[in-house]
Amino acid sequence: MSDIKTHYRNCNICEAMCGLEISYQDKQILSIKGDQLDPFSQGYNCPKALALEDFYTDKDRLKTPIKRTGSGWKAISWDDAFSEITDKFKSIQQQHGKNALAVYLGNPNAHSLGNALVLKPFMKSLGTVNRFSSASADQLPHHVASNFMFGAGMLIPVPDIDRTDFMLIIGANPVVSNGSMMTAPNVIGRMKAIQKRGGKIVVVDPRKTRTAKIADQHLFIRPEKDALLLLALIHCVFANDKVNLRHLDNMVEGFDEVANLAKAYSPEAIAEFVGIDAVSIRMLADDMAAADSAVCYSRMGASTQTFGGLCLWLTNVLNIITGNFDRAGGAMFPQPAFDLLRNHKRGHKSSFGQHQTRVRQLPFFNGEFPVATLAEEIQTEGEGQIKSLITVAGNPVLSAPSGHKLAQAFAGLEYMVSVDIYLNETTKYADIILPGTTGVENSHFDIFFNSFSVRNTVKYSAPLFEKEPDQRSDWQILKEISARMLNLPADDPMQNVTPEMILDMELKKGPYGDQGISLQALIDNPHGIDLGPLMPCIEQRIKTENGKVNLFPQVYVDDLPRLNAVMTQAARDNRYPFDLIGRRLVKSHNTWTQNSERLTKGKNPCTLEVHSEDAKQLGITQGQIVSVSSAVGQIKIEVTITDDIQQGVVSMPQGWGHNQQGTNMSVASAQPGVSINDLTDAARVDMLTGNAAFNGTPVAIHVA
Ligand SMILES: Nc1nc2c(c(=O)[nH]1)N[C@H]1C(S)=C(S)[C@@H](COP(=O)(O)OP(=O)(O)OC[C@H]3O[C@@H](n4cnc5c(=O)[nH]c(N)nc54)[C@H](O)[C@@H]3O)O[C@H]1N2
Ligand SMILES: Nc1nc2c(c(=O)[nH]1)N[C@H]1C(S)=C(S)[C@@H](COP(=O)(O)OP(=O)(O)OC[C@H]3O[C@@H](n4cnc5c(=O)[nH]c(N)nc54)[C@H](O)[C@@H]3O)O[C@H]1N2
Ligand code: SF4
Ligand SMILES: [Mo]
Repeated sequence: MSDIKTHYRNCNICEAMCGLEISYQDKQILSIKGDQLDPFSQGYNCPKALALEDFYTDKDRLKTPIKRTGSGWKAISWDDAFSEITDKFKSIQQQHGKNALAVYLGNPNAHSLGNALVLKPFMKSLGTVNRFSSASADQLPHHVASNFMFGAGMLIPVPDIDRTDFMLIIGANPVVSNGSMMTAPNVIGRMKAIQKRGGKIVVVDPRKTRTAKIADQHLFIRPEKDALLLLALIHCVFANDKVNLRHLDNMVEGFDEVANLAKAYSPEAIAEFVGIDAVSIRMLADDMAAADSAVCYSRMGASTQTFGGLCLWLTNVLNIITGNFDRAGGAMFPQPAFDLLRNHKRGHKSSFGQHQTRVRQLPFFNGEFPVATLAEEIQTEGEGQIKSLITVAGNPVLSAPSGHKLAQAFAGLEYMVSVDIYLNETTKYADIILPGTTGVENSHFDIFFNSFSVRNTVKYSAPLFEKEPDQRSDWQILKEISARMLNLPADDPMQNVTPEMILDMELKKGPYGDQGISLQALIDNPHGIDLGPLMPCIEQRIKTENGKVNLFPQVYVDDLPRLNAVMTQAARDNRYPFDLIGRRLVKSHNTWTQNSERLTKGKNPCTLEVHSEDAKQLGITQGQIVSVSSAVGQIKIEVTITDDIQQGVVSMPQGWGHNQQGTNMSVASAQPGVSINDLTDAARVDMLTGNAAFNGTPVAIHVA
């Protein structure tokens, strides 16, 4: 046995980028804890980090390719797998056109240096426009708002949580999720610090979440009514003459139009629909305007809904007109060391709407189509129909709206491949599964989350353990497929380019390159390097052609009639009287961490939260199994009665439903839960962006 050693790295599970200190001996992990010397996370970690050991040792995890046979699965060599896959892809594309092959990219791609860097050339080598990803079941409206207002989808304003005096949180639960589109390790500590310095936190959510419980004020809102609330807040800022653009005075266009628009949305006009009384809305607007600095932060609750696009636009407008944009304590743009916008020219033409989906005419954006359309694009015959699919680190059968219908579509594909570490609810439909290395076997650098971070920092983590001789990294797998699709010779120079080489080049060419930031500098500083708090930088970073912020993009104006219709619509369909929303759990991450025993043990977490009054009226009791149905599906689930949820709204966790035959996640299937996405409806989308509208899915509850 060799000595006990210590390894430092960033956790790759969620967006918080926590620094970890891992003690190990040979190939055994002895302990995982927060790295006190990480300048950003300063010793914080959540319970999920410990499961990095479990993913490494998991006996169910795949390490070599497997191929489906008539009677099950058999191991095959990498070479045979690559030959079969690329032969099939080529013949399907020859027969049905390039776009007959589609790609689905899941969330872990965003947490992988290698994947993030090879996916673009990978897509190019396949030559298809049909890319889908979890982004359209998540943060797409944030990118669309940045695209139209600031000229680049990746130029995301993040709340300066460490300096703000007032934080309005709409539809986010960062105490549990650890922050999203707001990389902030130890977000709970950062929130408590706001209160300690005399500031205030207000949460707007149909559920009294753990975040709402530590906030100074919680306002229950009816699902999907946030755009109306935001318009009313903007109305009050104008009506009370509280507009203050500060240094952006000459940098915005569309100001008068916004002022004019907001006139119609007084708190009194919208209160009834939103479910928050007009006095409380006025007080909220006053509090925000009165604070020395303030920020409105909207997340999943605002984005995965029918008006996600409008919500994220209006969030930015509210921050801008209250003088809380590009300023300490407001919403600010990070300046990452690896700058994704390094080559993005001002006035670069956006791809929004460059193509439309075949069946529903939903827009293409940022290289992809909405995942809510994937099933119909596979199942609807005709020119351009998808016949073949490769999924990379994604589990859309559990994660996409109407996932159970997507499963039926996958079963009908001519040929499917998955690059994934498990045989799960999605990959079981594949003909071949190619498993990459994962977690501590990989090097790590956060390309995306440094771009959404509340502080500028930079860190690289080397792999903790070398991979086994027959293992491949995801990026090597994708690169090999590309090379074979393009018939590149084995000695093609591109084949020798590693993610580390690209990273080093980007760091050196990036904004801190002249201060000595390079891969070597990061290797020499394994705890990470602090680059300081966010700085005003809009003049340098903005990417619109004229260098101005567009406060009133036409796409949003065109979408307003859809929102206004909410206020005139007839009563809801009383077959489905409840609004279903999701919830995230401290000890699970989306659909894939449930094979860790230490995260899954204990009582069933996958229950339906029902308000006590609703339970009384339905005649249901704590722990009872009920049947829940929506327009597209039905599940059976145990009830938890609570007053932490608004009456008329019910909630269940997302990411569960591991009870399906033909999967091999033995721990997860012992605590399977049911899938919320057997109820969510792929037909419900934000028509503007195409983002999935999970929130507020109409459901009925029946005593089973
Ligand atoms: N109803 C409802 N649905 C939701 C949400 C919701 O709130 N409500 N949330 C949405 C959001 S925000 C997201 S991001 C999506 C997530 O949607 P997906 O990305 O489709 O789902 P994940 O659970 O992240 O799936 C990750 C997949 O990658 C595999 N995997 C894990 N690590 C690795 C690795 O290192 N390499 C490879 N190759 N594979 C790996 C896992 O086995 C799993 O199959 O779900 C969305 N779906
Ligand atoms: N522990 C844990 N952490 C995670 C994840 C996980 O699965 N588990 N997933 C990660 C991922 S991929 C992401 S994208 C982030 C998401 O991070 P968050 O957005 O912070 O997480 P959610 O729990 O989805 O928060 C959405 C909130 O919106 C509320 N909500 C639902 N509908 C509405 C509505 O119509 N209006 C309003 N105002 N609120 C509404 C919900 O009750 C919920 O509290 O979390 C990440 N972190
Ligand atoms: S908060 Fe996220 S990044 Fe931090 S330890 Fe937990 S899972 Fe990992
Ligand atoms: Mo996500």
